[in-house]
Amino acid sequence: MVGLNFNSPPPSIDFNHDGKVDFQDIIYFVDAYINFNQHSILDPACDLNHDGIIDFSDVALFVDAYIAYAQSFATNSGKIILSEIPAVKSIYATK
Ligand SMILES: [Ca+2]
Ligand SMILES: [Ca+2]
Repeated sequence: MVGLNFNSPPPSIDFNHDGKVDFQDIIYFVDAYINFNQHSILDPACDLNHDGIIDFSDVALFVDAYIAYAQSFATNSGKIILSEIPAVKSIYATK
């Protein structure tokens, strides 16, 4: 299992460097995961624990980082307003 270290910031998952984490970054990560597991092509940006492979440990880190990012949109009461999270906003926008 992946150990959570709350003292270190979550790994950067803004893979396309546009200043936000949204559906584009999720697609980027999934592409990298598939490329590695089917074609052995390693995208170091997506090897979040720097062990030379992209596997479920990196998926877990990605999800952790995404949740940490989502929580940065939480209100003062700790509630997360889903529609304010960019990834969710972009899904609404395509409808
Ligand atoms: Ca991004
Ligand atoms: Ca890895």
